[in-house]
Amino acid sequence: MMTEELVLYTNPLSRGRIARWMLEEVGVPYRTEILGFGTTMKADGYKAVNPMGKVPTIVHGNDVVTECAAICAYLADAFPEAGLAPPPAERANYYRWLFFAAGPVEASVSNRALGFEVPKDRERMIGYGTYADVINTLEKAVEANPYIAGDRFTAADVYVGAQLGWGMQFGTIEKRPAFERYFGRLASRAAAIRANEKDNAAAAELQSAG
Ligand SMILES: N[C@@H](CCC(=O)N[C@@H](CS)C(=O)NCC(=O)O)C(=O)O
Repeated sequence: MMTEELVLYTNPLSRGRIARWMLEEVGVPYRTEILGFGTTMKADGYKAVNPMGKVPTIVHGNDVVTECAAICAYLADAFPEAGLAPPPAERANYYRWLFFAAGPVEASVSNRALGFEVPKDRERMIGYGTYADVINTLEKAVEANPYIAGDRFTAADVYVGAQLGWGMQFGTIEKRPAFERYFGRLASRAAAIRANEKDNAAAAELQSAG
């Protein structure tokens, strides 16, 4: 069987770390292309792949996937032998929390980090409502089961976990015991550790290159 090439376009100091972690969970070979902020990331060649000029992007054969949450879901489906997506009939929590993290969590945490507050009389028209409601809802979700979609680790944990891990590390999401317990289960995974080591090495290389 011919194997299609799998390429990760990333920068080690970016959300690309999420895609790397997912690739390490899948455990298939892939090539890494490191792009520079404001330089190769905005060059015509890369913008032909991702017009946003942002990372990460994965290219799998002829398929291009951007958006970390989509990359996690795509890879779980493209490599079913890794067992990272629940069976289709059992995907309620999987879809629900994957999309909740990519939409309401991402938007509310980013806006709050920038000091933007939704005016009280506009909360109804904003998809996330309030940061407080989003974070309280997320807390209930991670407390309900060992993993976000149920008893087993899935691609949704990579994305939800990465949002929580980064958020707590950079202080944009408060450290609640339930978040720390959940993220602790994920951070100790061999693939997560391997992904971090690879990106830390790539970051050190960028730094020494000036
Ligand atoms: N919605 C995208 C966000 C990607 C994104 O914003 N990446 C940032 C790095 S964390 C980036 O590439 N910034 C460079 C730029 O905008 O020039 C995703 O979820 O993957």
